[in-house]
Amino acid sequence: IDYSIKHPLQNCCLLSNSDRFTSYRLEIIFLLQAASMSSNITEVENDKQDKQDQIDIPIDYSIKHPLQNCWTLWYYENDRSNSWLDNLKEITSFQTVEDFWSLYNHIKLASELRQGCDYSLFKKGVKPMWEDDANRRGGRWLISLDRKNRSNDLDRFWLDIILCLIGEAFENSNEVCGATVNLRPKGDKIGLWTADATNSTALLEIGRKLKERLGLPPKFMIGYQSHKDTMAKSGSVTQNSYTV
Ligand code: MGP
Repeated sequence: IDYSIKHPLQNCCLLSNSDRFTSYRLEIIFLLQAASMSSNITEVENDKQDKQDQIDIPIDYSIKHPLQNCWTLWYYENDRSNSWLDNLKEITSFQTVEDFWSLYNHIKLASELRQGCDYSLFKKGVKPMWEDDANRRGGRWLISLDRKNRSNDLDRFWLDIILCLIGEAFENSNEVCGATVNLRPKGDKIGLWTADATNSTALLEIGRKLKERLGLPPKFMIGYQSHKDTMAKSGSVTQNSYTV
């Protein structure tokens, strides 16, 4: 496959977002389409008579490209008259690249949410809460952002993290439970949740890859905190178990 050739996508929004495809597995999903185009072109060169026919073969855009996992989007509404749990709403689940973009392009950007609200994206069946069986022994890589970076970095980081999740960008993707973005007056936060706070090999690989994928400079340190510590220290600063 000649990867130097650019292959058109059906939607302009996908094209304009293509620079952000940090997850190579997602790129490969799109290149599947390209692969069929390229093989057509090779055959064309062998038989010029068929050239027109080959190029005219329509690409079947109705085929959706499956993701490795099914993912669920959650929204946390900041309503002080309700309990934390009652404020947590399951929005929808998706399992294909196309269904992800349909959803992403029709919801508010993270930066447009009201203060105190959250988005969470978790593997289907895992609730975005410490108490869920998949999370309770785990923790999160935490990226804390200055409020003044909300308009610059927040949406880019959140999209890049989503693409890392659904594109299974980590060697230890099986350890990944999901991610959350918190809009807070004191400073926004993005957390990538993993299943086992004692699996240092896996979580360090994930933390390092995360920094690389977000393009964070080496001096920008991110910390890993176990949910057990976060629960105990709710409201105050939680100690980092690891930093990268
Ligand atoms: P938060 O929304 O994670 O961060 O937790 P925030 O608002 O920046 O507050 P801080 O404590 O980190 O400074 C806010 C509060 O929501 C927590 O203190 C809990 O009361 C509640 N909460 C948050 N989470 C993620 C959970 C959870 O998973 N389970 C339960 N039961 N409560 C949670």
